[in-house]
Amino acid sequence: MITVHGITASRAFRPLWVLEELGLPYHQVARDFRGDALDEPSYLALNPNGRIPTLVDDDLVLWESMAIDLYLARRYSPPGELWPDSAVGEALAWQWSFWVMTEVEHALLSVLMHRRILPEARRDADKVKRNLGLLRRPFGVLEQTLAKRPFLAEPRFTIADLNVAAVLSWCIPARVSLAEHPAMAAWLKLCLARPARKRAQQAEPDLDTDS
Ligand SMILES: N[C@@H](CCC(=O)N[C@@H](CS)C(=O)NCC(=O)O)C(=O)O
Repeated sequence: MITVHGITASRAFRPLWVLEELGLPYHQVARDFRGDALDEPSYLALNPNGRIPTLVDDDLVLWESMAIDLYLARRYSPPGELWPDSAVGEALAWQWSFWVMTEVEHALLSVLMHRRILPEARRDADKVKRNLGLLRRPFGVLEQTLAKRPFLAEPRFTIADLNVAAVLSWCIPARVSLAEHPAMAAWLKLCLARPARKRAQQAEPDLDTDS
């Protein structure tokens, strides 16, 4: 049985979405990043970083959301679905997955934190402005790419699209306008409308963090 540690409203959402796309049975342990659940010795034995998500698949214990997603798709996707068809498609999936983590995630999370998540007194409008500025170039890169092709790695939705869209989904709560990026906005809407993504969001977690 595959187990995912992490509440749905966290980066654990990424592997939950992949598992729903794949239609695999899995068990979710709704471990929250607020509180002590990530400091429990039994959890630190799985993920010494003290972060979520962590995947357990038989003898394999894996952390880092993008690595988990790529592993699940590589191992379990039927041909012609979530995993790309060729070495070139795989290379593009790695490229876009690394790209979204290094070029987008940090800046977008900062906008989200300082616009919506932090208590009002701790929000910093300068950080929002600076990080929106930092996002301009990578958003332009994605816009140019998606103006020329429908999806990132193959002519269909693959793990490359899922990984990038899962991070960019923060644009919605962060109220980041994509009006200047119409191809990216249309692609993101299509990705986020997938039934598997909606099922993942409604996943009924197991609240027992000791399991
Ligand atoms: N690069 C990691 C980041 C994991 C991460 O930071 N997760 C957050 C929750 S979304 C967390 O566990 N935070 C706990 C903490 O910072 O103490 C990944 O993508 O899996």
